[in-house]
Amino acid sequence: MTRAKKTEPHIFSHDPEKVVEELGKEQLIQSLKQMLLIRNFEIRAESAYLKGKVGGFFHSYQGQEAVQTAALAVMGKNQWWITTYRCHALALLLDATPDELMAELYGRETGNALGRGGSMHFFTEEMLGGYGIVGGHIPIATGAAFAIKYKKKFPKTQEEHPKDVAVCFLGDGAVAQGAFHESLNIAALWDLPCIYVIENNEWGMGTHVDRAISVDSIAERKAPGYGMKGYTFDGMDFFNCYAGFKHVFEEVKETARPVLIEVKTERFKGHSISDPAVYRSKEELAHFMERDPLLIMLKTLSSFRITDDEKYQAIDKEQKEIVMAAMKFADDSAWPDPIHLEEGVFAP
Ligand SMILES: Cc1ncc(C[n+]2csc(CCOP(=O)(O)OP(=O)(O)O)c2C)c(N)n1
Repeated sequence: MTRAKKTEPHIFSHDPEKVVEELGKEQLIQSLKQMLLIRNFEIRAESAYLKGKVGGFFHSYQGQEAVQTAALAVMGKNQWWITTYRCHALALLLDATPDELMAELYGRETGNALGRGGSMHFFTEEMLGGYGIVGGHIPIATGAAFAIKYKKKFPKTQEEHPKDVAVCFLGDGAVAQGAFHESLNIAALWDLPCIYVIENNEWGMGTHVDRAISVDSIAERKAPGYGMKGYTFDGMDFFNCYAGFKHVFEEVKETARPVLIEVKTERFKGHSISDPAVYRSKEELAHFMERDPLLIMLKTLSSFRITDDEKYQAIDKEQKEIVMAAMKFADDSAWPDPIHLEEGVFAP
């Protein structure tokens, strides 16, 4: 096995005070609420799964909350967003209700995909998936970026708020896929406003990134091969992600060039609910959990006197109650009627 020599990534540098100035107290509390909603949703959905209320696959976003929350805080909802099967957080951030998402996990007719998609296939108006095939969604994001560019050039109607970018979240495991490289090549060739975000949580199922990807500092080293810029963010720190995404968003709006980002993060659970993650030692996990994005957020916000332990606990309780209500909603919802089974199916 050969791998290029270790290089130290250049983690994007940020000034927390500037982030506070830009975002403001209210929006920062909103972002904390969103992160706590995601955490509570994942914890309780997992417990529902273990009680047999949820079927199929289930991939938790615990540990990665800061990344997508910061991206949304910067770019707003009105972009094209797409991610992998690890899609609960993005749907929540794009205003899918906890009720409809929990009902989808429970397979009920009130679910986000009418109870037919389950955990991996959440959608919203701006979110093109929830996508189960590793790397399969990267060309879709590239196509969405093409559509943004095309519509700006040939507008059919005067859209009030045209989208600026397509944002594609993918795992480190997808970097070895051909679809990743073909997408980057064409996005660079055609100047497409696509932001590719590798959420490097170190593991592709049970395979460590060091055994799967030939170089480290993935974005910084792969992007130049396509004439693109590459950046690295600290995915456990909302403030760092916010400052980084802000920089990249402004840059892409100005240059209309694609950008590749690697976000260093860690998933706190196994790959999916059925993975006990024995390939990672307890000590290693405990070490990463010391940098829990929620703890870092609490610490930073407290240092600016935006929140304190008591307020944090109150927000946490409020978000937990929202999720508990969603579980009741799901439990009380009807099962889909088999008469509708063939609706919305494209196969003849
Ligand atoms: C084309 C394809 N190959 C294999 C799989 C099985 N598979 C599901 S998830 C996964 C690992 C992907 O890891 P990564 O891209 O790092 O994302 P993460 O799960 O860490 O978020 C694999 C190999 C798949 N779904 N699609």
